[in-house]
Amino acid sequence: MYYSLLAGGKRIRPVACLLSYDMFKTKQDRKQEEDSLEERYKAVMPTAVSLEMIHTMSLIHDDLPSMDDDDLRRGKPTCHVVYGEDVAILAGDSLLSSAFEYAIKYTPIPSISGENKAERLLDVVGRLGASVGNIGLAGGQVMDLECEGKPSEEVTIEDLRWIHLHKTAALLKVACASGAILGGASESDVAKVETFAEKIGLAFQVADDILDCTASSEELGKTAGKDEMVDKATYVRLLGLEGAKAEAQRLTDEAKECLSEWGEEADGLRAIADFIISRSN
Ligand code: GRG
Repeated sequence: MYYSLLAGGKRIRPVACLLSYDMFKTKQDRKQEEDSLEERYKAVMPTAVSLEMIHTMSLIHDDLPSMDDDDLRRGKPTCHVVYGEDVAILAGDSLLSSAFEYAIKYTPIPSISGENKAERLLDVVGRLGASVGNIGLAGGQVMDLECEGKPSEEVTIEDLRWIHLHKTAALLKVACASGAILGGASESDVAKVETFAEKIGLAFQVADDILDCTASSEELGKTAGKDEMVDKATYVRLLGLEGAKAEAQRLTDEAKECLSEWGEEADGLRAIADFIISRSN
């Protein structure tokens, strides 16, 4: 569990959760807590950590021989390569259950903003659960496995969007929603940050396909990318490299549009959206 959790990673989901929290926590609340980051984020940090635990679980399981069978993750040998498949499955399972324990046990309920504080935490935990199951990561993974079994020309752009809305956007969505809920946001504002997160989740995957294509070309000194050598449907295959770049930008612009009624308090989330399509890994 520690090996994979502390192997590196960009921490996008926990950071998105903290930035979403910052957007709703009132300026007055913030001033009172300016003295330490620990104090400032005490209502939300346990949830941010549990998001990274869930994400790490999904990476460990995704890399297993029965799934993607990958040997390297975050620049290091994958969990099953180091500890064996049996222990890797258990490490993932334990990260998943501990994530819920962590969020419940370490969130000081009085520090949550807004009305109905305990209900807000229960809402967050319910949403975390939903993001992992059949309408979240696991559902997206099943559809991905099904599509991998088909010739790439039979996979449509709608199939790809469905996969990535569940495999990638679901966790970003609960990250932004839970930060907002713990920061005291109204239901309608939570819905706005969720739409923002869905769009950056899709943009994330389009950017991933672009990176895969351009990195493989550079590594091989060829013009063909990895997706052209492996029969796998990707955004680059379906839209072309320029089309995929335009799609990533369109999604990012639409995501930022969802935050148009906020000022500088939403700059953190806007920066995450820009980072997602400009990152190099
Ligand atoms: C076991 C119930 C259960 C669910 C898991 C294996 C699985 C089902 C789902 C796979 C989910 C998955 C691995 C999606 C890919 C998400 C993704 C974009 C990963 C890369 O994220 P980064 O770039 O990684 O943020 P770092 O390493 O930076 O954290």
